Amino acid sequence: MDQAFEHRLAGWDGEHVVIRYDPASSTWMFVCIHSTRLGPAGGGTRLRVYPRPAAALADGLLLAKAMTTKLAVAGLPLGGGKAVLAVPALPDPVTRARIIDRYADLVASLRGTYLTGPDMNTSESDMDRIARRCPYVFCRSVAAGGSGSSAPATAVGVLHGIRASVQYALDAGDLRGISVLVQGLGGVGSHLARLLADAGATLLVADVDAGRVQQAVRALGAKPVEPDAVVGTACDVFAPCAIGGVIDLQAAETLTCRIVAGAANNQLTDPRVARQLRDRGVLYAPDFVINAGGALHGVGLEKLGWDQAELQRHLAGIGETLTGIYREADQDDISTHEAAQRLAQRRLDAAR
Ligand code: NAD
Ligand code: PPY
Repeated sequence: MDQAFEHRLAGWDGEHVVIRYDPASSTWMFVCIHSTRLGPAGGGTRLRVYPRPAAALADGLLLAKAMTTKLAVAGLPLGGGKAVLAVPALPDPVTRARIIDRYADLVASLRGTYLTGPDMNTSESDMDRIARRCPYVFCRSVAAGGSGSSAPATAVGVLHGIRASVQYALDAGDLRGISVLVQGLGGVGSHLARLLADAGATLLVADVDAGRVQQAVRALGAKPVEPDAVVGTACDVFAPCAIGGVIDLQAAETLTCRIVAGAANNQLTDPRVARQLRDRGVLYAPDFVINAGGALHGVGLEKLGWDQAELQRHLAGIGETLTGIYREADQDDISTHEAAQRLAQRRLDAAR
């Protein structure tokens, strides 16, 4: 194991990491179990190309920690985990099937300590394949008896979060005439864009996939923004729905929006960025709070026996939770990230 692995693991406060290497596909698999205090660790499986295995491990460790906080704030009876499959290139279908089978055996060997679901570059069909060898999986396709894609529910939760943020920061009771820049028009972002357009928001969109941008321009009347111009574009709400790490200290100085509220995991490169956003008067909806809709969908429908109405009530609760976090942050002059962490910590401490 190289030194970078040791360095990453030594600085992590989670419970354990299971590592497997599949020589046939040159794939590193990391299952990061950050906490099982509230229940078995839950979190999706990310498949990605990384510059080196240590970068994949670092991503998994950070994402798993965020899942502990996300699931605690969402009030779900699960701890936090995440799995990363670090591939040398995005695999063809045959290689993908092999990787997924090896990975399913790894998850099965953990005997329910870790429950998985989809994340970046994995989908319902991968979950269906995992389920052939292992029962610890959420969001199989509806045809296979699962709850299907979590992306629409995540988008609904983000919409509730945007409404609550707009009410709090701009004192606006609806979204008519509010400009929202959606970065990333994938499963979540495309659905969110449609919901925003229906609510009367002025829509701006950016994606590295020009076809997706054109589709939103044609179907929703959205205004296109170049992917590298996102941070400098004036808008009321910036909704990151593509990748993590989009707001560093420099971007936080440049942003001209009033609110950051989107689905992407780990949007800030560093918790200090949250403080800087506060100091600049930008209201930040902590990502692990506003994007909990996917977890509520999978866990609520498949583990807790919720029906659609119950799920919708919990998705609306994301807006209420955010309002409480904003009030606490203002009251104690702390960042919204810190206020959300406090809420999670209170729930974790209560379960001790
Ligand atoms: P996706 O892969 O379906 O879509 C991502 C989109 O972002 C794609 O259209 C891609 O072309 C675009 N993109 C990539 N890099 C970009 C860049 N630099 N600039 C602009 N666009 C870029 O993913 P998704 O399921 O829609 O999820 C979006 C984000 O939300 C991810 O960060 C994911 O981890 C997070 N998230 C998703 C869920 C869920 O239920 N799907 C739940 C919680 C969090
Ligand atoms: C996420 O919200 O990032 C997830 O990974 C969702 C999730 C939650 C619990 C189990 C599997 C996936």
